[in-house]
Amino acid sequence: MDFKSTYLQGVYDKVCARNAGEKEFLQAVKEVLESLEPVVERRPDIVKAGVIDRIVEPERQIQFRVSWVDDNGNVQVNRGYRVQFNSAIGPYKGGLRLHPSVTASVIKFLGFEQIFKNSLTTLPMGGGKGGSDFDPKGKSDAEVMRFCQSFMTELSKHIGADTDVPAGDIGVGAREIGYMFGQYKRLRNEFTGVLTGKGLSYGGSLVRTEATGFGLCYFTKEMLACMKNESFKGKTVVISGSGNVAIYANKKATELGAKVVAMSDSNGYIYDPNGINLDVVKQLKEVERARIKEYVNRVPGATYTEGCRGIWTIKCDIALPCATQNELDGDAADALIKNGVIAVAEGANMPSTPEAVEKFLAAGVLFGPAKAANAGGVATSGLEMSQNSERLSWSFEEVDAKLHDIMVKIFHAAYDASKEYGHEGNLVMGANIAGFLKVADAMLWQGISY
Ligand code: NDP
Ligand code: 2IT
Repeated sequence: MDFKSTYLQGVYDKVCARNAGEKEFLQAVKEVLESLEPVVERRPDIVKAGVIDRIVEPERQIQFRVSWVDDNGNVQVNRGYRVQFNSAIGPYKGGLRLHPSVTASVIKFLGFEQIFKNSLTTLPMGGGKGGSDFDPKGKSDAEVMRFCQSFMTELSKHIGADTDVPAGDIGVGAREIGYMFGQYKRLRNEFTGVLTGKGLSYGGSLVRTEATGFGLCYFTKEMLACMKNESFKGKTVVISGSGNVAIYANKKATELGAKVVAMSDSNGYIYDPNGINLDVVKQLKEVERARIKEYVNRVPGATYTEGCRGIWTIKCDIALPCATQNELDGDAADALIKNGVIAVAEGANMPSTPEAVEKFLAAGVLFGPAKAANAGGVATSGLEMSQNSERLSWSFEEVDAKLHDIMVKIFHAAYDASKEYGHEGNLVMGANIAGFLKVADAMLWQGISY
């Protein structure tokens, strides 16, 4: 038995049988169901209405062929996905991931997490996710454009500003969103806010680029202040990844007085005892699309180590995993705890394995789970949707202030729920419960068949 409640055990067994072999999806579902044990005890109405049985099954799941022609004239075939998981509180909303590791299981885990994350933002957004096993690395701009156009040709049939609004995730940034938006507009002859993360000249929002990394630091700042009377000031920080989330987490952590000493990519990590020079990382990653190891050729005193997992052996006060799922395992957690880490907050989705999370909680390390800590990206996407609807754009300061306010509220929602349900300070449980209850309530009001 994994669960105390025989009801939850039954739900989980059914999910396992129906989604056999989908390990990332099962991992995400198990964590949420574990958090719902105290809810099941107190809320027989939710159990009776089958809300939990329904929430673990996507409302719709689309898989499609994406064929395109490479620069040598060869036909290439990829697989595209969009999982429309839950629309109880708003149109489906969530990113698109382009990475060779993408499978139905990966997209389903991300879509499932997105339901609760989006609920925590307080904005009206349901949960969805999509992507493809296309690998943008090493592809020319023209190849990326042709892939994105072909991908959108099918996806356009299933999305819309009031139906489903995709955005970026791993491998999808401003370039890819631009090509996809252009294709949607061409096909539909309508200019709508069907995607977020758009360029500023055609409906994008200020702060969306920075939002996930900034939001992660705003959340962590509040967690440190409220739970440990601490701050970023004078702290040493390690950040995995060197993409969108990692770069802007570095920027904000540094602004808040910390020193970021390490970053990584999928090949290895850099260590710079003087504090990472973010301009160099931005030039390498945002402009040249180069590997992180190139950093050591440009900054004296920095070292590069092959293999990305060793980054967690570097001594730090605060660790911000911002690369990908299951990148921080039990051994990494042991190393961080041994070196005196005081807080871990997840910029990536599900970067810590269940074993790592258990170790952090047992050791009293402050732990900010992804669906709360990295919700700033999608929250700002929600603000982009509002601006598109009113055909206005807000100033940087206005959006940043709203993002800050949302992240502070998310911390308190998670903290308060953890307390109310008898696990004070366990933000994994708190975030899952708070995110779930709003969606569950909407599902109760809307009846069983849609
Ligand atoms: P990017 O594509 O900009 O960057 C991804 C970074 O993670 C790169 O440094 C990449 O290295 C590294 N990475 C990717 N896959 C792996 C892997 N399998 N093993 C090791 N390193 C890997 O993506 P984002 O920064 O946007 O996304 C990072 C994480 O944050 C993801 O988990 C995403 O789901 C999550 N997230 C993103 C949001 C957003 O708004 N963009 C919002 C909320 C969460 P390399 O260059 O070598 O591939
Ligand atoms: O995981 C995520 O929350 C994202 N990739 C952002 C989704 C969005 O719609 O902005």
